[in-house]
Amino acid sequence: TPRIFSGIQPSGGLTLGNYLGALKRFAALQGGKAETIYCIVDLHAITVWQEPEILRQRIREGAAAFMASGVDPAQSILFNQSQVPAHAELAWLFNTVARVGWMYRMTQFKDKAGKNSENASLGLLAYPALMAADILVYQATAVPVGEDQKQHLELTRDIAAKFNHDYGVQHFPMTEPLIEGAATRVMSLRDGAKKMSKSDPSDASRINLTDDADAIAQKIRKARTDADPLPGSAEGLKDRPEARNLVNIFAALSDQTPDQVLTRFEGQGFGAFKPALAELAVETLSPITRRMGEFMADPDEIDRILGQGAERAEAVATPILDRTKEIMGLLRSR
Ligand code: AQP
Repeated sequence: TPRIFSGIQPSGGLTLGNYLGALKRFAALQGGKAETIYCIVDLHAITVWQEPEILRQRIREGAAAFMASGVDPAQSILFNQSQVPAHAELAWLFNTVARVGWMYRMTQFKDKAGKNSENASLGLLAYPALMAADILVYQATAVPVGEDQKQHLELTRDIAAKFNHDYGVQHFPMTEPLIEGAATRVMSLRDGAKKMSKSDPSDASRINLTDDADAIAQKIRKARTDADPLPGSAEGLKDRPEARNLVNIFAALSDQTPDQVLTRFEGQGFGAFKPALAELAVETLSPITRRMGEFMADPDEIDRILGQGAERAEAVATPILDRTKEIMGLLRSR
């Protein structure tokens, strides 16, 4: 059966990039042919330092953001990674399949480890093996992600292929990335060459899902742009990364193509475009922010939903993990 899996790290407040590149699409994929399994990946978040009390809050906030964005825990399995031990267990098995050299080649590791990579946590290096485990412990066939996760998805396939080859089985599927829409890579509002990221030190670089209408409008007003009017088609934005980013955001928020957006704004400058974008962003995000607040008012209810999700996730994962162990010559779980 087709099965979709994806996750988000509770490593900071979620951004418009996480919403457009991930959450919005997670919700849209529900109710189709594929079963949908979504996860707050706390074990990934702790590969860099997290304050325990803040992390606990962010995990619940992550769950609230999924639900506020339209992920329905009755239609999808929604849970927290560390509450389903099969993820960590399969990750260890994959640590014996994956090669060290594969991990050193990951651009996310290079970016996050920085110059002093000897000092990075071992978990940060092994991150993609855990991600492969997240996906393959459900034998997921497709993973909706932003552009930045493409390399990790390729590594997931490499691990699956090596496992299948080494043990002479057809056990793990070749999982496909689903990278679709106008906002697969939302860029920083301050720098058109950098991804919008929850861990960017500049708050003005991103729109947070918890920002109020004034903050959203102000960040868009101050977003870096050029002085030229907008062209009639996306082709004309090739060398204008900041302008292209704002047009892509508009397109993704309004479910249009960038060309459709430009048909409306051709010849206009940012003095006209930015207020329209701000209005659209506020209109879309305000209800999400409000619903997140409502969910966050009842943390016990969030914990209950995550507990139920974990049980359902475990029921899918356990037989697949058991079969994996058997293939490798280990004894099955008791
Ligand atoms: N700027 C973005 N545009 C489109 N999609 C994005 N995603 C993240 N940033 C953008 C997608 O959101 C999902 C969850 O990402 P993550 O939480 O696993 O972490 P990340 O990709 O490392 O995102 P951040 O915001 O940049 O977090 P930090 O700063 O902690 O590293 C993924 O599907 C991702 O593609």
